[in-house]
Amino acid sequence: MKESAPRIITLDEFILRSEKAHSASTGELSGLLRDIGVAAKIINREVNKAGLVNILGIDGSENQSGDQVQKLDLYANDRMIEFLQNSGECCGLASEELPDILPVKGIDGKSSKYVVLFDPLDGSSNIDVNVSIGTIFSIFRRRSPIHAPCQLEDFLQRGVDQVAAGYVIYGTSTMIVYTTGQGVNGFTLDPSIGEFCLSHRDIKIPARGPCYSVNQGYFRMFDEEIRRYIDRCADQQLGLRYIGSMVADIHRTLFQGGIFLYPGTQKHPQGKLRLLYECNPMAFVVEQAGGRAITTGLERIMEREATALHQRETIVAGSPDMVEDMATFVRGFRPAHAS
Ligand code: AMP
Ligand code: P6P
Repeated sequence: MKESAPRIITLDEFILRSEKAHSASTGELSGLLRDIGVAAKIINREVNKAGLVNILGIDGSENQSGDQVQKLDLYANDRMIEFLQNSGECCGLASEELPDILPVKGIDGKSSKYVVLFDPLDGSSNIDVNVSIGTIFSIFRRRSPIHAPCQLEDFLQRGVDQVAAGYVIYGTSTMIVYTTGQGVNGFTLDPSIGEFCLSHRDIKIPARGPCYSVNQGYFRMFDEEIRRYIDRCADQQLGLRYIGSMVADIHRTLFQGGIFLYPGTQKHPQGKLRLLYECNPMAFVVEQAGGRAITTGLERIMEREATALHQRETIVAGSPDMVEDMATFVRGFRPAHAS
């Protein structure tokens, strides 16, 4: 007899089932996660037709990173703000595209206990060339007194205190991959029903992988210990895969294994990627999948103190054995007295 097809579990169903495992829950986090899922579907629709509709091209403004903002970045930013503001489930937002935090008024006087940080469209330089891009999000429980407007301190938290984090990858298929601290699950958008469906349950990163991922073009700008480590990767016949879109590079690393690095350079001594809405959420996902995420200073990303909203951080993330190898190599390379 033909085996019946596995039952479809939608993102909404999975979120609600997970909520039931927390008896004291009010449904706020579930509401946030579901709203992020809806925003992702709307952004996906525009990303997929970007080549057809004139929303490509530089609109001239610049974001906090000094990068030229493409119209699709603005569109994605507006959708994330719209859905999160209307959710009534968060008291504040922070985005790569906004200079400061954005307090969110409660609905019907209700004030939520969460703040959300996001990079609405990471990898935007790849939009025009049809390369995978993504949305990254991180959720914290507020620290400031509830019923008052959120404060910057609610956002400047260590990654270990994230309640949830994840990303959407707009690629050959569109997926949401997220964690709330109980492992990592992946949901693939089925356009025929307009639902994200559980496609990758309890994702675990391989202990090792076939490649390393770094912008080789900056080789001469890296510290010597990083240059020697990259030479060692080549000596080990590791492949080099670098898409230049963090979501895509980390997604490949999560599924195939490997190691992703964005070290400091002379241009960006602290690295280019942002701690709060790129490194921390990706580190949470990688660690929950059994991987590791450290700085090139060999500190755990999620223990780094955040002192500024758009603070940059170096990152080395991926397969546990490969990150450990890198740390051992770099430690051995540094003179004993070096910090
Ligand atoms: P809530 O009051 O609904 O925001 O839930 C309180 C806490 O329960 C959250 O901060 C999570 O730690 C956990 N929780 C609630 N809903 C979920 C969910 N859908 N998935 C995972 N954890 C959840
Ligand atoms: P580079 C994209 O602009 C981004 O913010 C990340 O998605 C990506 O990992 C990184 O920058 C690529 O930077 O300097 O290698 O082009």
